[in-house]
Amino acid sequence: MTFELPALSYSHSALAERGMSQETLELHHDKHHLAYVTALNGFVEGNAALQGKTLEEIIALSYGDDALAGVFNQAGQHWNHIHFWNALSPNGGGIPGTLEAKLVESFGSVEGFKAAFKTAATTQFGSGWAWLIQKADGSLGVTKTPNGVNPLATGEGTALLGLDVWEHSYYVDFRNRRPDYVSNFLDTLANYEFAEGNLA
Ligand code: MN3
Repeated sequence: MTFELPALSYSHSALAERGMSQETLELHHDKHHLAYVTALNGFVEGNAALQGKTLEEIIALSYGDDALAGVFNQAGQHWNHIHFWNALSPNGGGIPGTLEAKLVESFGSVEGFKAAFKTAATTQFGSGWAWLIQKADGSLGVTKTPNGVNPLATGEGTALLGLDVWEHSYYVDFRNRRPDYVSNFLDTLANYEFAEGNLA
């Protein structure tokens, strides 16, 4: 199986007015994400045990295996970025009713959710991700993961909404101001319909 870079469902300039520039999407999607896909395909080509496996299967079998750490990094980042492009929207920021009720139930309020997510995203030291997840008991939670790790790999829960906090995701538009990038995501870029659609 050869993995491919999925096309964005919006134009590279579609998010510019909402704080994610065409330059960022050209670099982040066309260069960074493509590099993960290319590297992953290289690993698969050189390792018969990975051939014919789905992306999720490769993530599961490589996570926590030191000998497959390179494979995991590329596979995790491919999965994370597929998720991330769907987590952004040119019409983002609005929270549909079913998700809003779940957020209030788990965090006390939408603001409580945003505060928890922002804390996770800004305290992830170095590269990584912040996630809104649904746990096994159905409740929602917020977590953060380093590098290419995700809640699918750790088994913490189902990823509803993930935010890339690697510097390449915000340095063009926000320079070193990660907190502003996170707030902008939560308020104007996040595709909460996608998050709601990921609920069990
Ligand atoms: Mn990235």
